[in-house]
Amino acid sequence: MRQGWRWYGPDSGVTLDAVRQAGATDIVTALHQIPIGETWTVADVAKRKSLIEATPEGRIPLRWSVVESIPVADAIKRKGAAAKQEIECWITSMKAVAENDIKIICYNFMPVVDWTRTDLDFVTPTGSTAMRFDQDRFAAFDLHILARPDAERDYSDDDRQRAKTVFDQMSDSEISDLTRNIASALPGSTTESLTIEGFRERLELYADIDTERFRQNFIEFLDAVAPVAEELGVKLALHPDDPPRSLFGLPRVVSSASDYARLFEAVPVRSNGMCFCTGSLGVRADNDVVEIARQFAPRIYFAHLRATKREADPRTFHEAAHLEGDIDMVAVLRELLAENGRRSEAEQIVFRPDHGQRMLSDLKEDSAPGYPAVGRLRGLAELRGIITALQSQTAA
Ligand code: DNO
Repeated sequence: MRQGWRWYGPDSGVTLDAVRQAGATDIVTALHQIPIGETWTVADVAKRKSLIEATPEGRIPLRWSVVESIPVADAIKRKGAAAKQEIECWITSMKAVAENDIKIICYNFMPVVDWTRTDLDFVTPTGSTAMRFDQDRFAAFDLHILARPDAERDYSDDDRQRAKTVFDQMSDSEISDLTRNIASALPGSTTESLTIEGFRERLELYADIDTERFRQNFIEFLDAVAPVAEELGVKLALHPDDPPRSLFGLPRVVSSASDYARLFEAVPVRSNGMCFCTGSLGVRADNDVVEIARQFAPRIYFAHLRATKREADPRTFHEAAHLEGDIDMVAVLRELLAENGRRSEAEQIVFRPDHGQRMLSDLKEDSAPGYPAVGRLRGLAELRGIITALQSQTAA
């Protein structure tokens, strides 16, 4: 498998040499500077590619092999095939990527909010910090800060009481931190940063879109883009919902094995594939992550490897060290390696150590939440250790 590293560009504080030192060979990035919904040009992509691939004398070459992500405009999520112009724009961006010989594109289809956490620096027992989704803080935001109409219906009496207690104890600065974490979009997000007012307006636009309508809109998008991807030799890697359940009463349709199965059955072209994210899928106890890897193996074009740990209230979770979460990472890697062994050199699975806790020098430096250098380096080193051990067992 090819070892990837998400890179947020030259100003991100993580250098390309740091990526080399972590042992990765493949860069995962996007044109983050281009606003959502604007078309990427061949020249824009080429410029970023040459920054990554112009290898200084004596250094190991890096290759930009995965685009994560081309954002799917909100209009597509709401209107499906009727969002003609936005779909055209997405296809043009995909073509610009393919023209530059980058053949894996990761994307997601979550409405209004992309990946969501309530806390970015939750202190763990080692003194490192982790991201966390705290169900009570989330409910406090939904019920008392966003004050979403009818939100009460989504919570039990007990949930509401706990959320009220949490909210009453929050200082103004905690309220603004929580609002920023949830509404203003985490790094790499493919949804816009929203004010509370904008958030309410956006939710209003989804008032009549139920789960089946939303799934249908997604299928219409796939019907339009997947055949073009196929012609271009591009593999589409659909990232699961994070967390894999409805938030704010909104539909989410990429949360489980059966969700993926429905999308693959609806649009069976080979290019319609998966970004297998152990961290997102693993949040749900009823997602058997190892079985999902086995079931969809030939459709896995990209993998995010990280671990989450459910807490006393299993809706609350934090991002554990890569081998310390709820999933069996060794069994996951066994499945991925088996699939990888069936593929040609050109079709090897690219994975990246997803997220990392902030530790050691990370704690003194700014980095994109979830993407510190040392925490990810630890994750990649641990994953590489497992891979090496499994490979040597197979060879023996
Ligand atoms: C967070 C992520 C997301 C994810 C995109 C995929 O770290 O996993 O940014 O990459 O939602 O499109």
